[in-house]
Amino acid sequence: MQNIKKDDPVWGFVADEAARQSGHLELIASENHTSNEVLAALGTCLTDKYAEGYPGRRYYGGCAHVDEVENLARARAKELFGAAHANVQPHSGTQANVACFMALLEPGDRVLGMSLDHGGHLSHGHPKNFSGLFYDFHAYGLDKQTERLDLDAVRDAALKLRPKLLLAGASAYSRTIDFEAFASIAREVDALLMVDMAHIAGLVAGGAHPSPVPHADVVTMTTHKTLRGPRGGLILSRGDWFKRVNSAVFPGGQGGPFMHAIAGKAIALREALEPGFRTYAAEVVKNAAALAATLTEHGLRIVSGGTDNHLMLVDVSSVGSTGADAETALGGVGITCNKNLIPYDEQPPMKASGVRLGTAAVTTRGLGVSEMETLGRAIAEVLRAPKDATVLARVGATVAELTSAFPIPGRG
Ligand code: DSN
Repeated sequence: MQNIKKDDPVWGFVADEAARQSGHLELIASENHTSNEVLAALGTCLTDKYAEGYPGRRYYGGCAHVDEVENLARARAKELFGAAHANVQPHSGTQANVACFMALLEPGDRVLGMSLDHGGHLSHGHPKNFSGLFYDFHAYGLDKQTERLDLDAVRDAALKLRPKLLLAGASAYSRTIDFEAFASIAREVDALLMVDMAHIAGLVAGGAHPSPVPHADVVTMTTHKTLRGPRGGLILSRGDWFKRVNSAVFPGGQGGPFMHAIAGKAIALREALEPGFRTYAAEVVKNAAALAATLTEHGLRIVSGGTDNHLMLVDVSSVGSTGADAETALGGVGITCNKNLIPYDEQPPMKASGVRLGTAAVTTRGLGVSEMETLGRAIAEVLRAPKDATVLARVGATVAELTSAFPIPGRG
């Protein structure tokens, strides 16, 4: 690239972040490392273009080429997920959810979704979020003993509350979600079904988690988590809902689409259609299972006893820590993760009793089951002795060995 002022501190900050990503192991369950081709798309002249509207029906001239990009992204999304309709314009997962609520509901309508405290998401009815402010949200939670979804309890709540919309999907739930069962509950109470599959979109794309697409009226996702694309959102829909969804995205909730991001989505969707992505998705799940098993062997309690997907919640109170302290201790040795409430947590969210770990990004780097065992032992050591300088130095060296043996692909 020409005419970049290398002495602008912004570039120094970017270089520092690149070094941080390369020298740390990323276990934040909602993050991943995109391909260089996706990164390149984000840095193209498509960012210059206003294209309010949709392909063939824009409010600006000069949209012929961005129309081609958006049509390609839509076609690939439909092919990848077997969906009737795709809207690739949402700027984020929350924007995608906002659009679907606007499309499916009137303000004040009743929605039944998963409790944030049990692994749901802010945009699923938090009182300070758009969703909780404008709609009548109610929550189902996890069974206290099994720490899993209890579909009989969801059905009971749906029968009692008669929501207009049943919402499935989570940001901190490690078990397979039975979307068919959710659809059957929705049918029984005459509700619409929306699934937010942000976390598991890449697993669904790669055949490592059952798809909600045959069962839900609308499906939202982010493109940057397990799907490994650029930061952004995407909506799939069936029947006639796409018309209302399209109007709710634009002009309802957004202005001009980010055409450079849509180009990045198109590339990531192509990558997810390639056979290697199925292998990747399977390895993410295998790695998560191996990490959870190793942590368990070393005395850490995993919420619900394990994982079926890319993430797990580790109850660090089982080793006398809090989520906040565990996040800090692991960060100090180059393992990045986030504190997280566990179901029925007695700690406040900024302290929490758990950390959420995910394997999407480390699997992209090529770490496998044997490295998960090494990592699991290292994490357990740090959590048991977070102030022991010898332990911290040893684990720091292990992380350095792993990051240099498994560089982020293409980032050198
Ligand atoms: N913030 C994302 C996560 O970490 O799960 C969800 O939006």
